[in-house]
Amino acid sequence: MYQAGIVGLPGVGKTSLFNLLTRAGVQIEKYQRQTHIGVARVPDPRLDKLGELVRPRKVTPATFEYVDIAGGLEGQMRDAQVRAHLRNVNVLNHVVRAFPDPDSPDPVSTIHPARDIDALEVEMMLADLETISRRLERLQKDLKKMKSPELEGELHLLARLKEKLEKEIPLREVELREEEKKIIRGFMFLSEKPILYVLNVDEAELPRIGQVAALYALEARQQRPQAAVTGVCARIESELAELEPSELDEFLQNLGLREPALHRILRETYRLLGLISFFTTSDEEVRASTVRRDSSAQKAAGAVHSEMERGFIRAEVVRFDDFVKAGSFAAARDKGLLRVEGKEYRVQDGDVIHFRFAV
Ligand SMILES: Nc1nc2c(ncn2[C@@H]2O[C@H](COP(=O)(O)OP(=O)(O)O)[C@@H](O)[C@H]2O)c(=O)[nH]1
Ligand SMILES: [Mg+2]
Repeated sequence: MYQAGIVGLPGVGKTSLFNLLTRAGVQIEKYQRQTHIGVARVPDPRLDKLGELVRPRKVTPATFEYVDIAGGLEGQMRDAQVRAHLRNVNVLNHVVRAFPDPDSPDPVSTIHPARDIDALEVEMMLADLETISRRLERLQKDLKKMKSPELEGELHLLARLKEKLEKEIPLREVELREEEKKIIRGFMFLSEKPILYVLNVDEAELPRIGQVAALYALEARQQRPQAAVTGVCARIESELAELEPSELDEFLQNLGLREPALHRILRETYRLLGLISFFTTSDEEVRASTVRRDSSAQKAAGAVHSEMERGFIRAEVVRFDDFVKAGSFAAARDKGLLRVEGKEYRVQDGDVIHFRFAV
């Protein structure tokens, strides 16, 4: 399962966002010092449509795990505990305060997202610099004892990354070759992770939520590699998570919203990470799964079940639109809308797939 780490300064709305995404219902209290882990169900209208057509016993959405990192440690990215929590996350959600907060040590007037973003970015880059410096020292010692082209290669790469960090360029913006990515994978650098800035705005700003980047002068940020900007009013929108579907539409309309925040945030996250969804169907279960764009059919089978990947024989594929047109897998086959693909087939967003596999 893909995982996101929710980070940001104290009191900016991290736990409120966590509640919104996972429906965990964590009590919001000031200065709460607990880390929470929960799972979001990824909304996808296509899955709902397939459920209506197939009428299986269960409909299973894709899931995305969220870690809400707390403590007196918030924002202190060099803290060992924080880093341990963030090691394996695929993406950071940096929550940035854009609502007036009378309790903030800052005067209300200074809603200043760019400054808060930079503050955390610097922390992450310092944490990475520490890691690199330690490793460089070690490498220099070892290389004095014996020659090793491999270690020399690592040394040169790390020296280059160090230079970038010293110029305040986060590692996610450094272009690396595949071999280089492999060399540094184990370090789990923080500034290398893709980042979604989530501006937590005042309720009154909700009708303009689609334009937050422009409203807070973050267009340049948004255009940087592996970064994206979105907005939320965590306090109000987490309350929506409690509503019945029948009440939801009216509530959204009153707030000037087109869709719930969960849709907005996960769509941005999928785009940022280059993720796609595909579907598997049977009488038993209709299910959405997540893979990186350009994943092979065999790899995708593994996202459903490891046995499907191991025993992969072939994939029978119907495009989502064709499936809806035909109404069922069998009808799609009869109409010639089904393709038989091998293990190297690149799965497309919205593919409906039957995997044939041997156990
Ligand atoms: N006005 C306003 N207050 C918010 C918003 N989101 C969170 N808060 C308040 O900010 C405080 C801290 O929220 P919390 O989610 O615990 O922040 P955390 O410390 O970053 O986890 C709480 O009192 C929330 O009610 C928001 O969108 N608007
Ligand atoms: Mg919190």
